[in-house]
Amino acid sequence: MSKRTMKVLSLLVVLVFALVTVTGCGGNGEPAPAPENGEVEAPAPSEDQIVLRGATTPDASHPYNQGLIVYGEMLEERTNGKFRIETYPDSQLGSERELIEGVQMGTIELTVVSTAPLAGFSDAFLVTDLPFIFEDKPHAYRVLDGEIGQSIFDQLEGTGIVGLAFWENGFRNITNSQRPIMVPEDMQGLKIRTMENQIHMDSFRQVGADPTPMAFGELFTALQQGTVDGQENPLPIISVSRFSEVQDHLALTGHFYAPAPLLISGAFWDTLTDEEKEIFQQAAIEATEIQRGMIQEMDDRLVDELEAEGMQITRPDVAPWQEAMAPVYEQWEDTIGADLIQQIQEMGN
Ligand code: EAX
Repeated sequence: MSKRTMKVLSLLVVLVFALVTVTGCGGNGEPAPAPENGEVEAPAPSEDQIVLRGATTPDASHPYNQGLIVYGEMLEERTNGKFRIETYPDSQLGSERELIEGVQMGTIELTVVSTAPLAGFSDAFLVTDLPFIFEDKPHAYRVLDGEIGQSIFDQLEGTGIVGLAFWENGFRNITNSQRPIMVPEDMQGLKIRTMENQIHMDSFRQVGADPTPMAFGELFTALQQGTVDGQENPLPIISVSRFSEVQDHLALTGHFYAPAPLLISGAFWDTLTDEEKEIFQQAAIEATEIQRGMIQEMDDRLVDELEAEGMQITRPDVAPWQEAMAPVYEQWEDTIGADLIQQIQEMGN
């Protein structure tokens, strides 16, 4: 089955599900009794399970989807089966931009996305998109799990999106089909797919590359057909997407750290009781540690695995990259706020 057919089929499933929910004939599979003359239909029995759609773009084996499965099990257990998550990985319900829109409109309840495409919805996440803003994972966690992370989520007020926790995509590395990359000059003229984010595109322009924004679901084919020379992503995405089949070179630059906020639809959130909100929030925080642990476990073994798959790996000294991309900070300082940037830098090691 082609990806497109799968996408269409999944959309159909969602539509049918929505219809079934609206007409009230789902659940135990029996058709709802036809309402008698003038009678209002009885509300669904309270033991009916509410199914939440949790959609993501990477392969099903990636910790975005695996994290949602763990989270779903927690919710199901803690609400005595009232809520369950049905996952839709692999861009089945659309690109990250479309998933964020779906969460906003309430056609999708949950998503996990990179912060980069959120730039089209809110300026709140922009600071996390700056190159080399986080020195390492503990630095990122101190910022995102603390007051700054909370204030980022607070700024979503009124957008129809609620942020529950910062899960993780990870430190991004560059792959390409043309040549080994060590210094920024090696990027000259390379056509690199980036996410739809101006800071990311500006950063790649600074090293002389030609950034080409594209939805993740189109990336494998674009790499295969040579529409772009390369792309950048954390090791777990590179691995589960089988990019080693179409990319010979991997440079461990770690130029951006991509947090992956777990987002829930505001329209759905408003239907929850205070007690349920507490359960959803607490479970999201507990699942964060598990989800980040999955990424770490993959990061620890994937350099060797990708090398065994035939990728040629380089380990660039990051100092010249930091220097080359530094002008992006001045470009974006007014939009993001110099104080916030400084505050985050001071929380480094
Ligand atoms: O958020 O689009 C991307 O490259 C992202 O890293 C990926 O879809 C997961």
